[in-house]
Amino acid sequence: MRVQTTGVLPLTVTDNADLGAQWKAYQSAPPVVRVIDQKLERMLEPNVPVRIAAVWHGSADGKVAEWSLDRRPNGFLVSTGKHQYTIQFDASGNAGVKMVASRSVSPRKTAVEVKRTLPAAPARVAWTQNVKGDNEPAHLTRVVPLKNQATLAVGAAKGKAGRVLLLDAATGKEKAAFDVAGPVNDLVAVEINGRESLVLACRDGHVRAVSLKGEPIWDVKIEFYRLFPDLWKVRLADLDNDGQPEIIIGCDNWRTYAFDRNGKELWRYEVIHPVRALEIADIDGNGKPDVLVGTGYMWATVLNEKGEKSWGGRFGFGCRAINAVRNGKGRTCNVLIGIDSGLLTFHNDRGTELARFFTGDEIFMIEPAAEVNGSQDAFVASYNGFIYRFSADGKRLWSKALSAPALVVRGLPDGGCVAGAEDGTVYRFDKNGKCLSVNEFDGSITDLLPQNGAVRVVTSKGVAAAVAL
Ligand SMILES: [Ca+2]
Ligand SMILES: [Ca+2]
Repeated sequence: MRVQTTGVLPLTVTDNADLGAQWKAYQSAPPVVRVIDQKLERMLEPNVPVRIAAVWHGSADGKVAEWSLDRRPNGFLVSTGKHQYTIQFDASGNAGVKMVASRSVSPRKTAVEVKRTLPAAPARVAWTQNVKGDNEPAHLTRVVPLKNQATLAVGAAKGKAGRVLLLDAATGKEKAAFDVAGPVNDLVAVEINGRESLVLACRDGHVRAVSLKGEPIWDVKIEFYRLFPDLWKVRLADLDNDGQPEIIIGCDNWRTYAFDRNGKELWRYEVIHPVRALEIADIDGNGKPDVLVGTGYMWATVLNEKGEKSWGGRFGFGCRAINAVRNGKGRTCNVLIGIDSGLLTFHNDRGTELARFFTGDEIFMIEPAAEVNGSQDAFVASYNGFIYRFSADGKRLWSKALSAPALVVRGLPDGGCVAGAEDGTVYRFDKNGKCLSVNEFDGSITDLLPQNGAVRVVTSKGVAAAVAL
């Protein structure tokens, strides 16, 4: 049950008996709340009364379930005839839904057969693979290409251990697979000692460099500091401009680290709170990479290539998404910061806020669109179930509803994007937001990799697949 709101304003819900009296019986409908009128996607001034419009699951002619709403402190009680739910709004205006009572009622035949209608036909699936864990499917976390692009490296968690698979990009056939001691949250492919290798960020506090056969090259145990040092993100950046990448790691212990390719620490910076987002971009256009970091609690920080803070601050609770897009002004970028409340802020390269937008629920991913005339739009995935396209300076160009919370979005060379939802659905949109294809997979979508005419899909239930573009 999800409610999209405009941001962090506390909500006041008032009953309206006249509205309720219009509702007709439709008792067997599943309890679904889907608000939402696009007109709500704008900022509201405090203390201005707002009418919340809710569309209850019903038939095409507007008949809706015989539900009642009763006012409760900070929320309301929904009675569906079969179940009762409380909807509680916290101080930030986020809705929490809990079932509080259930009556044993045999389900009636639904008055209207409700079929899920998808906005487009599925695209051709080139291959699928099911990756097993010990007792259940492995939780696949990340898919990256190797240098020759003919092979994909997939990171996985299976219980308390991790697994890495190398798959043939064209057929999905397994070329190699090996286990590592900790669940693999993220990985990058990088040349070490003249040979292509993998660096793994693992949930047991270890950074592991391994050969493509799984042979250990080096292993750094990150120290305990503030919190257990689970590692969530790894990225590459050529910090010293010698043509070879260095390794940037984001850790639960509040620190972001840079290592050289031999595992030697170059710098560390305390970004405050566990790292949840890590991206690399030269935002000031000086030819040196900058490191963008978001944390699970309060902070977003921009570091220069030496690990020194350029700017940052507290933007709200939880930053799972941060990224940069070219803004058409020389080589500089704007920085987008997404917060768990649904607040999305747009900044210039020095951190000045240019615009803000509320989606009402967690921002999960921000990705640049293909560059046009030195400028990039941004795609944004929100837990409210929408994919958005914004200009670099914060103008909403379009938004599209998915069938479930949007977790992953990736830009395509044609200017469109692919998006993955929590219910395992993968959507392709063109640059104007027209839906071109929809494919369904088992598990929630954890990563998408568009490459060479196909998008590679990995899910939380061990499915790896390729969908033709
Ligand atoms: Ca370098
Ligand atoms: Ca720079």
